[in-house]
Amino acid sequence: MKLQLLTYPDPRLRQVAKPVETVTDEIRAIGQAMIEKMYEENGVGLASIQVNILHRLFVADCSESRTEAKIYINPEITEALEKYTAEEGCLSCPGAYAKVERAKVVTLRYIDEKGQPQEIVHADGLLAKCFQHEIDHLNGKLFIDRVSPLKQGVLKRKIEKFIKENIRAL
Ligand code: K1U
Ligand code: ZN
Repeated sequence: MKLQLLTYPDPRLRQVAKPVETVTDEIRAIGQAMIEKMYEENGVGLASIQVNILHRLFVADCSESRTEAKIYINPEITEALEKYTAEEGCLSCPGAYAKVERAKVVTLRYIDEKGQPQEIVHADGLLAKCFQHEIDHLNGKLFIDRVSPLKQGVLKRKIEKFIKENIRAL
């Protein structure tokens, strides 16, 4: 399955993903293809909306070994504790980085690739940031929406410049 990474300002990044009713072989194949795409793009996460798939799932691997990728289906944050601000980037917004306020610790409920309900209690650090970032994508939201309008303007110009320069370089 060949997946294409959508980049800002593609309006398809604003779509809202629809809950998965049954975990089928097709959903598992989509998850596997997304894991391959995430590694190819050097990301720690990737949401379905970023590759124009409307099923509600994301993949993530925040391990140092890069061998612990998982598929998170119908993910939901059920608890969010403390706020903090840390730098973020996004595969769909290349060349742009900004400090974003997020919860420091989150609990995530999701369905795994076998169709079993799972819970990760009190995730923190990169994993917590990643979960919140990917769920935003599933709701059509980008990290640049979470900064001031002034900073947003700067980031949008940086993304457009980065894309223009990288297309020219090909
Ligand atoms: O969804 C995406 O665009 C992928 C994005 C997810 C993300 C996770 C955590 C914070 C912000 C964004 C990325 O993978 S960006 C790459 C990245 O943040 C990273 C890569 C290697 C080590 C640490 C972070
Ligand atoms: Zn992103």
